[in-house]
This record gives sequence, C-alpha cells and structure tokens, in this order.
Amino acid sequence: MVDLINVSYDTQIPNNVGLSSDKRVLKALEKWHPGYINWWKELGPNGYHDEQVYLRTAVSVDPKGWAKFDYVKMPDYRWGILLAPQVENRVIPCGEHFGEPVWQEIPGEYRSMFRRLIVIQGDTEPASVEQQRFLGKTAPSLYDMRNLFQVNVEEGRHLWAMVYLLQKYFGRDGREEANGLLQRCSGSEDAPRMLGAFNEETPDWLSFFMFTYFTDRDGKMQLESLAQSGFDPLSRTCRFMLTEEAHHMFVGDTGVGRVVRRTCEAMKEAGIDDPYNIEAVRNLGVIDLPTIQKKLNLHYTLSLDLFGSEISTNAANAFSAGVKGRYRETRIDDDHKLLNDTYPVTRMVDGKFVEEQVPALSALNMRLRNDYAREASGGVVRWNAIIKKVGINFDLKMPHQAFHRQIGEFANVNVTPDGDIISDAQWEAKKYEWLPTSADGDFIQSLMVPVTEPGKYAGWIAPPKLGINNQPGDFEYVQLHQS
Ligand code: BYC
Ligand code: FE
Ligand code: FE
Repeated sequence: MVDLINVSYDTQIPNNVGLSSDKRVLKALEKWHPGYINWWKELGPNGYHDEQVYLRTAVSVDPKGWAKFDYVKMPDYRWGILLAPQVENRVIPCGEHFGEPVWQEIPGEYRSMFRRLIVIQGDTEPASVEQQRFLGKTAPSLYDMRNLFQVNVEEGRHLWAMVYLLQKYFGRDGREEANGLLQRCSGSEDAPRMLGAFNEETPDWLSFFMFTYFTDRDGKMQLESLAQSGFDPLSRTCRFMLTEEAHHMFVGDTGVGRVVRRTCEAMKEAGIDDPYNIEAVRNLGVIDLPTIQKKLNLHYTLSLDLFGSEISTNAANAFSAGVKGRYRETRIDDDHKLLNDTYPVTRMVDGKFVEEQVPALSALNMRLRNDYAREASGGVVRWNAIIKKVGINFDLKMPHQAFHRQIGEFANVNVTPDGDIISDAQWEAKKYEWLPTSADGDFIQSLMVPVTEPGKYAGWIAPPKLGINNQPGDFEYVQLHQS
C-alpha cells in the first residue's frame, strides 16, 4: 500500500509516488542520480561537501508538519520526489476543457507544450544554484550561510521534481531532456540556461537577497500558474514546491530588510542624515541606500522579463489547452475561458505609452506579471517602514514597468525608473544613476568578508529577529571544519 502523505525512504530516492513499485521510473532516476551528484559537487556550492549543515528536509506533504530539521552533509541531502495530496474530483479549471476531470496522463496533442514548460521550469532550478555557488565563502554569518544552503538544496529538489515528470511521462525524449538539464550551465557561452535572468551573476549577498526576493517570487507565480494545470501530477508537484518557496522569499525579504536596517542604524549612530552622502555612508562599512535602490532596480527588472511578452500566443494556447492557469484560477469569478474578454495592456505606440484593451487570452503573461508586481511591492513597503522607523528620510521605489527591459513591448525603448521615455544618448549618460556600476560592485565586494563565529554578523547587515526553527542566537548552523 502506497502511503501518499508520509514519504517513503525504502528506495534511494525518498518519495510519495510509490517509486518502489514503479521499476521503470525508479531505474531511470537511479541512472540519472550519479550525474546529479557530480553536478552538485562541480557546480553546486563551491566547497562545503563535508560540513554538517542544519537543514530542513521534507518528510511529509502534510501542511501541518512536513519538514524535519537536522544536521546533514549537503551531498547526503535526501532529495525526494514529493507530490501534494491528490484533490478528489479535481476538474480542469480553465480553457476549452473547463470542468472536465483532470488528466493523470498527458494528452498527446499537448505533449510538446507540457514538455517545453516542464523543461523551462526545470532549467531555472539548477541555474540558480550555479549562480549562487561562490556565496558560501563570503557569508555574513553562519545563519545566512545555512539559509543559502537551504535554498540551494531545495532548488536541487525542484530540479528532481521536474526530472521525475520528464522520466515518468515523456519516455525517451524525457530522458534526453533530463540529461540536458545537467548539461546547460548558467552563463555558459555554448550552452547557457534558457531564460535571461538565470545567466546573470549573483556576485554578492545583496544580489542574493534581491534574487530570492524578486526572482524566486517569479518562481512562485509561475508555479502557481502550473499548479492550476489540468495535468494533475504537474499541479500536485508544483503545489508542494510552493510550500518550500515561501522560505526562499522570506530569506530575500528579511535579508534586504536587515541590510537596510543596518545602514540606517549606522547612519544614525554617526549622525549622518543625508542618504546621498554616499562616501560618508560607505566609510561606515555599510551599503548606502541609493546603491540598494540600484540593485533593486536591476533584479526587479530582470525578473519582470521572466514573464515573457505582455502579449503572447504561447500563453493563450497554454491557457486554452488547460496546460496552465491564472494565479488562483479557481478563485476568479468569470467563465474561465476568456473568449470574449479583454484586458488592459500598456503598449508602445508611436513612441508613447498607450493603454490598450487587448483580448484577455493573449494578455495572460501581463496579468500574471501584474499579480506579481502587486505582491513584490509589499517588500518595498516593509523596507521603507524600517527606514522611517530608524528616522532616515529616504524611500525605496519600484521602478516603472518599462525601465530596463529586454523582453516584450519595452525591449527597444529607453525609459527612466519614473517612466519618462528618453533618447539613447540620455540613457547612456544616466543609466548608472539607476543601475549598479562596476565600482558599486567593487565596493559591495569589499564588504563581503566571511563571518563564521556562531552568533556574529558582518558589519553591513543586522542580525535576524529570530533563529531558524527557534534556535538561539549563537546556534551553530553550519559546523565548519577546524583548520
Ligand atoms: N529569457 O510568448 P513569449 C523559478 C522566449 S523561475 C529568454 O513572450 P511565453 C526559479 C520564450 O521562451 C520560474 N527567453 O513568452 C526562480 C519564447 O521562445 P520560443 C521558471 C524568453 O512563452 C528562482 C519566446 O521568447 N518557470 O522557478 O508565454 C530560483 C516568446 O515567448 C524569455 C517558468 O518560467 C526570457 N526572459 O512565456 C529558482 C515556467 N521570456 O519558445 C527557480 C515555464 C520569453 O519561441 N515557462 N522568452 O523559442 C513559461 O511559462 C514561459 O515559457 C515563460 C515565457 C513565462 C517563461
Ligand atoms: Fe525552485
Ligand atoms: Fe526558490
């Protein structure tokens, strides 16, 4: 009898999908496993293969108690395949097949669409681990180092989640795609990762926090959309991934908040009121607020590009087919088919922004991005509250949707963070007021000195309010080797 809530550890790969009685898939995954471990050791966290890290591992898909915390060496982490419990009588929530029972197998006509989306989703997971691989060396504390590694092992598990679907439902080409996921590499010249933001660098911890806040949140939105899929195993996989995702965004949200707090407190202590007195602020060994704004501008806009074009037939086709849905599809009060509906999209017409009503089906990327932008702006409100409370006069802002875009309507225009359209020459003259320069990067890098004593934090970041799993302040989250 397969226990679909608790996770079975009787195979090499922990799972709640009854792998021990699915020999074909079990074998395919066992064959894939060594390549994964090689990838982890080569392109995962640089070093840190032998250190004990205080990590949570999923042991159940029961929302009330799904994880346990313990010390584990990362290469021994039990990456498992976990699907959220099946919802009884679930029906396809949108598109042409609205109201029909969900599919347990992939319908032939939608196979290539599913394959493409599952591969893209799978590709981002190891990409982010690759992007973050050198950060352990400069962690501002053991607490932060542990959070980095927690995010990394879970992104590794998300790769397993997609590989399971490829191996189980796609036969031979699924196997080839699964291998391809270990062959492409973030930033590679010949075989880069598939989406833009996943070939950028994550050079320092401020970028890491911005990435986990803004880019993992794109992950959340895309997973929410795939969780509405008519293909039930995909929906269930994504639903469980979302429980892990919350912590990734928490790391980003609180991480940026702690950087902001430390900067403001250092300014107060030194009697510096002017946030634009950059040299004076940097001399305190903290990151000035305008530079934090530049990093925000960069990571937010890279993440906006991940939603694809505002107007997209791919998105319309996927929705109509029931391959993916809108954010919280089942809670939306409409016909879930959208054949006659429109949706407002800001477009570039004759060099000006014009809001147009377009067919709602073609604007689904825009709609998801609007849902994203709404949630993402919550962080800025929280960070500004910290700045205000310490008593500094400065507001972080979300840049305009057309600022610094590479994909979609605004890919070919120069737009300021306030939304003014400017010339190429003006853009060149001003862009480094809005985006990090290499000198900004060098300055931040100069602060990235490791702090490895339990309970101690680098001078540019405030300690967290609470420990992980209620551990005390001086808890040893990573047991480093004495050397
Ligand atoms: N970079 O109709 P279009 C995560 C391509 S993050 C490069 O505009 P569509 C995570 C597109 O592929 C979530 N190429 O867009 C976060 C297409 O190419 P082809 C990852 C891009 O297809 C942190 C062409 O442009 N999951 O999980 O509606 C850490 C026209 O496409 C980009 C997913 O994205 C880009 N930014 O939407 C770890 C879910 N944007 O096919 C993990 C699966 C577009 O014509 N993916 N293109 O050659 C999708 O749902 C969709 O593919 C996209 C694009 C939303 C990405
Ligand atoms: Fe992920
Ligand atoms: Fe994530």
